[in-house]
Amino acid sequence: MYLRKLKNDDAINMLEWMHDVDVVENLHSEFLSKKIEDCLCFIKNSMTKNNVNFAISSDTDEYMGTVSLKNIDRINKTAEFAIVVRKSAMGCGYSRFGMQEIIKYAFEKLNLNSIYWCVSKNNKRACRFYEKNHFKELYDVDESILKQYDDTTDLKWFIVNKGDIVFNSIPTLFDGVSLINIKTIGTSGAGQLSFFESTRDVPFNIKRLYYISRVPEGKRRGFHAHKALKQILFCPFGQIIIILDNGEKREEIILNDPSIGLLIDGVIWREMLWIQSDSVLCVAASDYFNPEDYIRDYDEFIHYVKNK
Ligand code: T46
Repeated sequence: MYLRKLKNDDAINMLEWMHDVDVVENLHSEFLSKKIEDCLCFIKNSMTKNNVNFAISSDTDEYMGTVSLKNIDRINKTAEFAIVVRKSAMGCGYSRFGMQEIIKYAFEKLNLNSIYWCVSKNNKRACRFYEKNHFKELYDVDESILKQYDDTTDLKWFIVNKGDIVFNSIPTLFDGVSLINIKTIGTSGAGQLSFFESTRDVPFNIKRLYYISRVPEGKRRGFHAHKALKQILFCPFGQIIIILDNGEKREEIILNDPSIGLLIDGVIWREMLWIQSDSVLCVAASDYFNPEDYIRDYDEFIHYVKNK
């Protein structure tokens, strides 16, 4: 599958979904009365300064749906996203692919910073899709955006910001280490708020919080493992590489997104490398500070994991 410019040959398949009640029932605009001329006119005007519309195409060049960026605002670096696919394309990965590609296009080609969109709360399938793929809900939507909709009461808004990890692209590292999504609520033009709750969002009772700050670029800390402590590491500001070692292999993960947490709940040697000065490393821990829980010697760590 690939994205390409819309062409006149797509009109017939475009009209197909417009007349498919199952596809359009939860869409905001009225499509059932559209004619082939409307599709041709849409295709003709599909690439303008403020709106771009691409065909999501099958490998055999068949039109499967349209993915769009509307109301492109180059000053505030935002745009509204929209997607629709034919019934035959549902559940086949076209929506996911179309979305992934247009997000890339928005951030890399158009240099935008955030993309927002809305769906009807009744569109359970779409809501599930966005939630499952870790898109953030958007509250306090700008008046200028809302006024384009006659009725906003049944709408649920979402946002994706440049740098967000979405589409479950989170790697599974190794036993005892995983990445988690920290619930994050975006506020249009006013940042975002992230939170997690003890035992509900993290698999342990949080007994201690600590944070490491004012570390110069290029400095390493850590060089130890814990015997029993479980922790969530997160970086609300800056960029820190976490080097993880389970005694057999080493992995590195960069923390640079406030909505991503690194869960370490195994006996893992860790080093933290500051690649941006003043980055802040925050840690939620399952227990009070206990120097006895640390293994600070690498050979002792290897011996410990081998004889566990
Ligand atoms: C970890 C990584 C990610 C305390 O007195 N109370 C505390 O809660 C902590 C965490 C540390 N300390 C003392 C112990 C040392 O005298 O603070 C000093 C610096 O600690 P440390 O050299 O262990 O710091 P890091 O950055 O190497 O490691 C810390 C945590 O200690 C560790 O649990 O997993 O961050």
